[in-house]
Amino acid sequence: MSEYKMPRGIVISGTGLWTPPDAISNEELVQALNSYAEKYNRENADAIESGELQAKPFSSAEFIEKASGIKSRFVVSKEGILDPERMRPYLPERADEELCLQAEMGLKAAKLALEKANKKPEDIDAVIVGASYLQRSYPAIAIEIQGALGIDGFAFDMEVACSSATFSLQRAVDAVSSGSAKAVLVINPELASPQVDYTDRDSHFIFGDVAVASVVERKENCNADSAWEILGTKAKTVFSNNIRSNFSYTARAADVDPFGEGKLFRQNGRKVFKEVCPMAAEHLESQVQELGMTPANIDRWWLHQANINMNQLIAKKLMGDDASIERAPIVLDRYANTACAGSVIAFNLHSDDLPVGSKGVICSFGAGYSIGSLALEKVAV
Ligand code: CO8
Repeated sequence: MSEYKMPRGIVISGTGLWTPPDAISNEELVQALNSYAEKYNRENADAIESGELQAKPFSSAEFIEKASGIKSRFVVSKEGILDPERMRPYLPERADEELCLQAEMGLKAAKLALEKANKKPEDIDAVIVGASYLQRSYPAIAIEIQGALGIDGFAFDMEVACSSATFSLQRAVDAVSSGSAKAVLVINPELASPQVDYTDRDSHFIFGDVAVASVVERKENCNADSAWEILGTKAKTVFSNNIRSNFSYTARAADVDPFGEGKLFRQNGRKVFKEVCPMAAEHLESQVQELGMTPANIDRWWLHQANINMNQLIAKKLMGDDASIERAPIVLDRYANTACAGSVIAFNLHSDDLPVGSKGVICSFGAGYSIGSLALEKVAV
């Protein structure tokens, strides 16, 4: 466990949220999977009958909403996902001279964050991109966005699955507190849809695409009307195989299909639920205690957005009967699980209403396992 006590005076001065234009309801998604399954079962009737193949089970919109709280999700392109002949998005390859899709998404969120923080690219000297998947290994997506914005400084990518946003915010805090950067643009473009197996009823509904971004800087340089001062950060990882993707560039050398069985996102959802909820609640409780507070002092919890039942359980463990949707807002009903971006979306959409002096915690939990959190206080600037 690493607990980092940074000097005070570092703030998140603005965040940006870019939402893709296409939305897919549970009903649309289920219709596509069920048409696919019906055709698969019809075409393979003999093999299914002889036990050589298993029939594809049907999905249900009621199950999805009850089991997860998800009603809809945004994706960069819905067309191919809903085509039973395709069952994956269609995202045409771009020329090297064009911005790649993930950089384009990140750039849109970054511009919104800069505007909110009242900052220009010349005020920034470091860019960190954190995401569950990166569209390519190099050159870094962060350097591509740095170039597009004309930022002078350094940039790098990092991946810690669902905790990529909180961990990248923590790296920004480290950089500003050590003086290696004066203002850091943290960008989390989650392009999840290409890694979803839309033919698998257990996981076809879970993810959505989105991009968020944040500006981290010293309070004395902040030009926004108000900001959120970082009171403390906390990170923890424990190895687990319960959420895994084996998609790898080594598939070619291993003579295996890079998109074969188990190569896309897969999880043991029940186990994740059971193991991660108590870990996250203990992590958060101990963090606020280390900062001389109790959960009752926290006005808002911007929790990771994977499953509504998970969030309600954690909120109940932290706040008891005082747990409410107002204090632990939900965005996964509209956005689904956006991997690392969920808690930052919740922060972006549900923090402006709080007065100066309010306290809140951004927290992610997921694959790794990984848990990352930042305790914040709203300050006048
Ligand atoms: N329609 C109808 N029935 C279904 C469906 C469906 N779509 N899906 C499953 N069922 C069936 C199952 O087959 C099962 O049937 P049976 O009992 O006959 O075997 C029954 O319903 C119950 O299934 P589950 O036990 O799986 O259902 P749960 O109640 O556990 O709900 C959830 C499943 C929603 C997945 C739940 O377990 C959950 O949300 N767990 C938490 C998971 C979580 O938080 N994971 C974090 C992952 S995200 C992350 O870390 C980032 C990874 C990187 C990002 C990747 C981007 C692509």
